[in-house]
Amino acid sequence: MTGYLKKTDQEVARLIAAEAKRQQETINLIASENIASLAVREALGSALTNKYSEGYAGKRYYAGNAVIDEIEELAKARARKLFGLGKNWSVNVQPLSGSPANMAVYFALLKPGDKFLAMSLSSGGHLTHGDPASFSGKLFSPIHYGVGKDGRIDYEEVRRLAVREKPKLVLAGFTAYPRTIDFKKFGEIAREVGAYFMVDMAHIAGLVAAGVHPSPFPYADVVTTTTHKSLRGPRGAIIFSRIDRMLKSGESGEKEMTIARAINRAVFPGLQGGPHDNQTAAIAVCLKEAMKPAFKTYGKQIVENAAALAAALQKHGFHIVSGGTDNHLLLVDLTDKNISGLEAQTRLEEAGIITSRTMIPYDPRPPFDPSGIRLGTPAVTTRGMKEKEMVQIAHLIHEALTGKGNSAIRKRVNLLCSRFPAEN
Ligand code: DSN
Repeated sequence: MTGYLKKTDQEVARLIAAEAKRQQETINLIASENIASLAVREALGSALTNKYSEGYAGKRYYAGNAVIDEIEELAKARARKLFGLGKNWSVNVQPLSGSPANMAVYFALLKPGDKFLAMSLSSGGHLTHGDPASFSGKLFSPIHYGVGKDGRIDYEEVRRLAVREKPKLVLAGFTAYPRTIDFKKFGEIAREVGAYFMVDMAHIAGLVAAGVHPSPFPYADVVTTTTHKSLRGPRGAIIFSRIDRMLKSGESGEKEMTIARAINRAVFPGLQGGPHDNQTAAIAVCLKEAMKPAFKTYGKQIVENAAALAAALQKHGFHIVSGGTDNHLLLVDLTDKNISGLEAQTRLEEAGIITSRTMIPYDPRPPFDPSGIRLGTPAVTTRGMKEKEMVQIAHLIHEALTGKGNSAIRKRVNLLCSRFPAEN
């Protein structure tokens, strides 16, 4: 089912082809992006996009949903299997993306004004972790922990804040934190203060699936994830919640309700109408892919590539926040390089290396033009690049940032990219 667009809408066909070419010819180091398989993309473009299916399997509001029910149940069963979960976990595959998934959890478990404890944006948290610019910072009362001067979470500080502030929910899981997260410690802190423990594992879901990052499931009450980052699926999200954890009494207006039920209600009808069934099918496809032994090798290689990239950049004199990485991403501190994060991002893009600027801990510069760049290896690893290519990429980054004629570097980037197809 290809070739139709070229006949009916040349403008859009041309733009899509241009974007595919850009992806093929550049090195993508954006830590939150990846390259979904052609099978995932086929599911996204399927007849399922035509259906409306408000409700949940067996309880839909429109007719004609027997197949959709099967697809949604299949996606849920695969999600459970991939992360080794029993029947005590409820799975919701309907959230349209990560921010709405987090929103649904807050709406289910918190009341406006309630306190929750999360990482600040400037230390590596996400906008929806209570940033003042996001609904999560406007509607609720976030208390923020950060990282120490060493770039690592100080768990004693998290505990101290939790004990002092008594948040209703403790959140772990970050968008720019390069180190292993101690979910056990976070869980203990949450229990100590009687808070729900939520994990947003969007960035590391693929690493958890591959067994190269500890799983949050033994400790968390709720886990949210997107499906398009290290998990390598379509854009989308999943919420996992424990069915044996009850909503704090009196919160639901009913006698007893599990948090799972409250979250399902918050997703639909609370926040969304019909789920995107084509997306649900594509999530099911990616979850099957992630169960293959090759995905374990892939996850391991992502981490090895990030470590190799960090080490090679250090050899070129770059300061890496926290001294390295345990996961798929690293933060390069440019404060001693006489270049801002935005300038570095722009210069690297001219050279064909796609990155995102980032705040570094205790950043003296503003968020729009901070002092660092964030680099991640999921997409380049999907293309088959390994440690050897990471060393080359570090060299190219060094040259691009030290001003050695970016068009010459671009040619070398193109050459490297030509050996690693961006479609699989
Ligand atoms: N935009 C994603 C990231 O880059 O981390 C988070 O939503």
